[in-house]
Amino acid sequence: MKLIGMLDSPYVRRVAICLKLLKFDFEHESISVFSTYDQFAKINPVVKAPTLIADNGQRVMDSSVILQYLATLAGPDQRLFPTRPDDALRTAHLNGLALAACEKSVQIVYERNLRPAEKQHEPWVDRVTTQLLAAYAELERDLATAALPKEADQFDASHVTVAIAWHFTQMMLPEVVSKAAHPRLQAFSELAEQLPVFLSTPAE
Ligand SMILES: N[C@@H](CCC(=O)N[C@@H](CS)C(=O)NCC(=O)O)C(=O)O
Repeated sequence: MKLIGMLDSPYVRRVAICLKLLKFDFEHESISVFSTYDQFAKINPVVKAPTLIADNGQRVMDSSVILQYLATLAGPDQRLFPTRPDDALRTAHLNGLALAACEKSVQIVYERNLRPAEKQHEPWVDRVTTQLLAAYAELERDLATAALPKEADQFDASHVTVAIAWHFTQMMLPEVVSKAAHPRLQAFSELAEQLPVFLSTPAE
């Protein structure tokens, strides 16, 4: 298998870490949807990162779709998505919130970095910022109800996604989402980023 995309994308990093947690062999081609658009377009004309090239050459897009495929490929012992209904619900809840946080962070970054200053629309940024803060506030509340795991072998897809989302937002928008207001997310992120599987898959 081959994973296409740069690890500064939280979606690409999410898939790379899950591939490692599932112990799949894969190649990683670190190319950008922006600075190497044409090169990316030759691999996937839709130019979305991550793109996974399966062993038979089929292309798969969207991190959640890719993870669903990988979980199926891993078989009954897959650990990305718990199957006990209560566990599955919490995983779905955390994944949804963390993905919304990624999406809203990326939207602010694109607005700030891709649009000329005179074309930036502050009401849109305000709306997205409110959504971003709501997602992190709910995640912080959720983490107060039950602690997340400390060991990589207990991580499912949602734990990976929460850690990556927070790290990405802190890397790109530290002035927007305060560490001090989210102590549980900050502590979980610090723990996760010290795990070998995260250290070997750096965002920067
Ligand atoms: N929902 C998608 C989002 C992926 C996404 O937006 N990736 C960005 C890179 S962070 C991208 O491909 N941007 C280029 C574009 O959308 O044109 C996923 O989970 O994979």
